[in-house]
Amino acid sequence: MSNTAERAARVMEICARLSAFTDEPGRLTRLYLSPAHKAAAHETRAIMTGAGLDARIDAVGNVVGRLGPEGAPTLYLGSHIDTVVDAGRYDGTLGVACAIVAAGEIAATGRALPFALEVLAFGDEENVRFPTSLSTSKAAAGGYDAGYPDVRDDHGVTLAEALAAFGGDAAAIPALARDPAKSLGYLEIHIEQGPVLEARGAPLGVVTAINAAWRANCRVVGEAGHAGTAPMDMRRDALAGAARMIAAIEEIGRAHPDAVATVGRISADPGAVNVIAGQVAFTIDARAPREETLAAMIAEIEAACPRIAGERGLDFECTPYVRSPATPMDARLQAALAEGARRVGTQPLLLPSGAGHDAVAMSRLCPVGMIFVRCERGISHNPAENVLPEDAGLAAGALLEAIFALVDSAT
Ligand code: HGY
Ligand code: MN
Ligand code: MN
Repeated sequence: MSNTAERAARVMEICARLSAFTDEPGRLTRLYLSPAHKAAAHETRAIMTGAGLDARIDAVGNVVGRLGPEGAPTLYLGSHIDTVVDAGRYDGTLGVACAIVAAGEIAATGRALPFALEVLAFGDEENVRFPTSLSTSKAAAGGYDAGYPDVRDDHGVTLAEALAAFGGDAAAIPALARDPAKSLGYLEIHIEQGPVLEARGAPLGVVTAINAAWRANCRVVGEAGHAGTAPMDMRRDALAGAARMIAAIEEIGRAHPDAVATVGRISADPGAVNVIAGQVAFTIDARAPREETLAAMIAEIEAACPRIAGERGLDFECTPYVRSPATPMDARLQAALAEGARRVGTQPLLLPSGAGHDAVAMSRLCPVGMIFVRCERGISHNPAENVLPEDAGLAAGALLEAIFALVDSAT
């Protein structure tokens, strides 16, 4: 058996190797089905093969590394290898690396387990390129939206076209759904992407639940005009109206305990210094630990924005495209993960997840559990994202020991 330092070296090496695959030289951007994602998927398959797993890339772009006979009851491990724009190298990739290192160690020892292991490197967790939600983990878990192949990216390319260019096959996606009767559970390692573990001096945490989330695309329509001649009380300024809406959305996020609300993207047309904006598009991302809190926030947002639009003679439309439920983590898997962490010498904290994860999609298939890894200053979705190699080694070890704890409890 390896030790923490050896596991750390292997995990960090995989993260370094995959960080080289980007669509934007000089920064890490690897969107679903992009050339960089394709190259990273092939590299991940090679890494899985080198670790002793039977690896392939499936019809939706997931990289799948299996240890054990097809058809056997299966424990899934994994995370995602797609990234946001100008990303850090650990969001998603750390979990895939830990899963490969843990499964690879079992493969190397030749220890027979009473179930198969399947490592999954998902490809569309960030949902940055297409208006989808956890599409490739939904393909594995069931619940893949039949409309997904027809959605388009900012360049008008459909997901189906991008998938064909990637080497995938939209028609074969429905057959990827795993059999719930043969699915024992899903375990995911992920950076915390928050400051709690670092503040409490804990390398690892066991996740208790994942927040409910809602995302929408909004459009505000006014009338473009001359910035120098249009009197202030005769304007239908889409950008000034959107600004009031965005301030209202922020206030709604602040008003509910443990909730968040973010407008992360905005565009104004025609976008000239001396032209009153005729059209504005912006996104909303709202989240809360409890379903009823999020439902209240959505109702408040969907009331405030049209009210502001009406006061200003603007048209407003809001098109929700993600509604992710609050997802509790399975108690038995939480206990196994906590036992795994203790077996590598750490006492894990229990904490909720404000970020979404593929575990939300996988919870439709089987029980799910997650370990969070401390990350420097809680920074994520930022190239400054960083983890301590020691913590990465502890996470891979905790995952491995959690698998053994599940074996112990099954025998
Ligand atoms: O946005 C999220 O919660 C995740 O990082 N995709
Ligand atoms: Mn992630
Ligand atoms: Mn992310």
